[in-house]
Amino acid sequence: MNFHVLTLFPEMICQAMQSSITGRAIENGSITVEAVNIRDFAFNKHMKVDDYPYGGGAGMLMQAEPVYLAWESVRKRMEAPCRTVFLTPQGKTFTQEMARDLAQSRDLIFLCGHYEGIDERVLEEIVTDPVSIGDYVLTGGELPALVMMDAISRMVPGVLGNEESGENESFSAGLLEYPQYTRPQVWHGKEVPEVLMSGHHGNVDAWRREQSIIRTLRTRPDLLPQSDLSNKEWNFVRQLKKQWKEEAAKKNENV
Ligand code: 6GU
Repeated sequence: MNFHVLTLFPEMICQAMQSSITGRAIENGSITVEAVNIRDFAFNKHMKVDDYPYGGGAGMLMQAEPVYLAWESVRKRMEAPCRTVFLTPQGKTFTQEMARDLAQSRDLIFLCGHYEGIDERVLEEIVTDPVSIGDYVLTGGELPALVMMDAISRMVPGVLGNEESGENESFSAGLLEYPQYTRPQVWHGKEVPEVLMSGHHGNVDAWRREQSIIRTLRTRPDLLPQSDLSNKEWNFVRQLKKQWKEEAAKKNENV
C-alpha cells in the first residue's frame, strides 16, 4: 500500500507516520508514505499558494493550479487511475467499512486542505472520495489524513502481527471491546474479576461477550441492531434495560 499525501505541512505527515505501528510497517515495507509539499508547485516567486475568494468572505483559499500540479506529479508516475481522497468536513463520514474498501487499493492519494478551503474547479477534476472524520471542525486535513492512513494500514497484510487481525476487534462483531486486566491481581484495592483467574475458557468467553453487550448497550446502543446478537442475548439486553430503568427510578425516589 502506497500513501501519497498532498499537503502544506509534509513534516506533520512524516513525523506521525514514522511512529509506532505505522513506523514499523514502513520499515518492513508493508506500506510507503510520500508527503508532497504543495508549496513546491507554487508558480510565483513568493511561493504563494492562496488568494482571496471571489464574491468576498472571510479567509483565503488554496488556488487550483499548485494543487493540480502537485497531484499531477504523483499521478503521472502511476499506471492505473488512482483514488484521490479529499479531507473535508463536507465529505462522507469515515467508517471501518470505508477503511476496508480503501485498503484494497495499491495507491491512495490524500489531498489536505488548509485556509478556508480549495478552489472548487480543481476538486471537480481530481477528487474521487470526499471524506470527513466526524462532526467537528479542524484547522486542516492533515490530522484526518493521518487518522485514515492509520485505520487503513491496519487492514494491510503484514502491518499487524500474525495474532492480531485487523478485523478481529471492537467494530467487527458490531460490539465494543470487553474490559481487560493484567498484573497485579489487586490494584488500588480493586480485584481482577474472578472468572478471568479460573482458567475455564468457556466461562471467560461467555463473561467477555456479556461485558461487550453491557458496554455497547450503555455507550453505543445505536450499534446493537447491526451486531450479531442471538435471541438469548437480545433477551439479556431487554433484561438489562429493565434493570437500569428500575435503578434509575429508585435513585430518583431518593432525591
Ligand atoms: Cl476531513 N477536515 C477538517 N478541516 N475538519 C474536519 C474534518 C476534515 N473532518 C472532521 N472535521
